Amino acid sequence: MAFRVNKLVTIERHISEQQELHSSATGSFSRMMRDLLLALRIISREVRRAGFNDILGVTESQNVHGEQVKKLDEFANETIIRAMDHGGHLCAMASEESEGLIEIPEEYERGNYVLLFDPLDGSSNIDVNVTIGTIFSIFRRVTPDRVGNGHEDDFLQPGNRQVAAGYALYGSSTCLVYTTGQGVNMFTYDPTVGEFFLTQENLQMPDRHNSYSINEGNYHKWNDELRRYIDFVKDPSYGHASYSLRYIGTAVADIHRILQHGGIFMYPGDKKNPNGKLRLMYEINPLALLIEQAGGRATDGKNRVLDLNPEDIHQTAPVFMGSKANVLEAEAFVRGEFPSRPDN
Ligand code: AHM
Ligand code: MG
Repeated sequence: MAFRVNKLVTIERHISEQQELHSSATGSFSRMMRDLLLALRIISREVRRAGFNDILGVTESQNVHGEQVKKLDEFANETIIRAMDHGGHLCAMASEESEGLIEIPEEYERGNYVLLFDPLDGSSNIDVNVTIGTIFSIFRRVTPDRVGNGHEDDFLQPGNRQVAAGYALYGSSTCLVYTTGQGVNMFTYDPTVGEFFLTQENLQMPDRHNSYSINEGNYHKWNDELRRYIDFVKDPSYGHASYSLRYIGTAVADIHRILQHGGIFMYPGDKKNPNGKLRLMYEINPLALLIEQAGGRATDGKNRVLDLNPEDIHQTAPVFMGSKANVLEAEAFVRGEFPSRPDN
């Protein structure tokens, strides 16, 4: 459920109106968002032209114009860095695609924020023309020196300290969903005027929906508790209709659907990878903040993910997130609490 808007409001106007609500705001956050939006517009354009440019899955080759082209995820990574490194708002960045911290070049000012991003989530879908997205997460630095480089401590903060998080989704249209901790707003990109327009204000997700999203090919690697949950959602003899399975293989696209229709997304740990596959800092934290802000729930099966204390910027964590009632139901199974069938 969301309030659909009729008025024409661009994202930049929306951000500056939000800024005016905070008397202490300096405008740095708004200007940083403006830089990020530029990068997202450029990535969106490149995703749309990927087939023409023949850059799907190709590195170090030339396009039809004889230009050097890069794989789309490398392009997205570099575009965000190039848009964000000189604005004076960040003291460092971290990307799923880059090993260490990304420093701000010597010649530019350092600011009070750090940015973490997954430049193109859903990498296995890039080559097959299926929805992909860019996820971002912003923290205020904890190290005090405003002129110095950001340090690992500035990044290793629990997700509940994010000052903003969101994603751009390159689907049938490009849209941007973001939160600053005061609700979730959605914007849709109109490429003909180059603007993101507000399309859903204060989005609230349904409390329950009978759909689940998980890579069920991993079934035999899971523990018995999780297998019993997946058996349960498919089994109408428990007195509910079988849940629908929806799995795109792009976490941000699955979450985008769930934010609007409800349901549960899971990437659990298994015998091979007890901490699952998804990255806490680049994927789980920002998506969890959006889910919570939209009235949903996000845990690792037991604990709220936004309260997890990260130890490594690239660490992974198991995740269960979506509609509150669905996630609570899955957690009960994970604890070993199984319902009995009505006919037993
Ligand atoms: P990526 O960041 O390299 O794209 O990997 C993360 C993606 C998620 O978007 C998606 O939910 C998951 O990997 C799919 O993994 P799997 O193929 O194991 O189901
Ligand atoms: Mg990813």
